[in-house]
Formats: sequence, C-alpha cells, structure tokens
Amino acid sequence: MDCLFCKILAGEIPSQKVYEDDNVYAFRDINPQAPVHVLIIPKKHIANVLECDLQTWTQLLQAVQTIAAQEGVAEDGFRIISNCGDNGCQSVHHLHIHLLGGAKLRETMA
Ligand code: DGP
Repeated sequence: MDCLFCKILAGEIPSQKVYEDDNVYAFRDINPQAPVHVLIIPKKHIANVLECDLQTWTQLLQAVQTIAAQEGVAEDGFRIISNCGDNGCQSVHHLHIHLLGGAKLRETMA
C-alpha cells in the first residue's frame, strides 16, 4: 500500500517523534500551522474517521491527553481536528488527528 504515514511508521520517511506507544505514533507536522502542531496516528492503517473503531479512538484520545500535557498546551488550551474526505480537505489517507496549540488560534474553523 502506498501510504505516506505507513512509510513514516516503517521509518522509510524520517519524522520528528513526539510520542509512541503500542498502538499510536505522533510526530510534528512538516508544515506547522501553530507553534505546536502534532499529528497523532494509529499504527494500523485506517483511512479516516469513518473507518475508525471505538478502541482505536480511545487509544488516540488517550494519546491526545498525554501529548497535550507533554507539549505544555493542556493548561492554556488547544484544538484537535481530523479532516475527512474531499470536502474535509484530507490530503493523507491514513487517519490522523491534528493537535494545534501554543498560541491563541483563530475562532473560525472552516
Ligand atoms: P490533512 O490535510 O488533514 O490530510 O493533513 C496532512 C498533514 O500531513 C499536513 O498538515 C501536512 C502533513 N504532512 C504531509 N507530508 C508529511 C511528511 O512527510 N512529514 C510530516 N511530518 N508531515 C507531513
């Protein structure tokens, strides 16, 4: 399967690791939209939100909590986004959560 994030998981493409456990990997976005911009992905290939099972969601959201604390954004706040499909402007078809923070974000989301 020709998946960019599977290649990052396999170490074929370098990434700046932020967090890893048995099921989840997180790394810095190559094109950061905020001082903290982390991508949180499941290690198993899941295309998008529509295909995600509850166990994986739980694992991803637990990682969000850990990473927010680790990155120092838990207290002041942050935003998580998962783009899905064409209208959602998903460009990489391996489920990922964007965690954005470290500054006041725009109030608009679309
Ligand atoms: P989305 O548009 O929601 O599918 O987000 C994909 C994100 O992936 C986008 O913010 C840029 C990021 N990205 C694309 N290629 C790479 C890469 O090779 N390395 C890293 N670290 N991030 C990447």
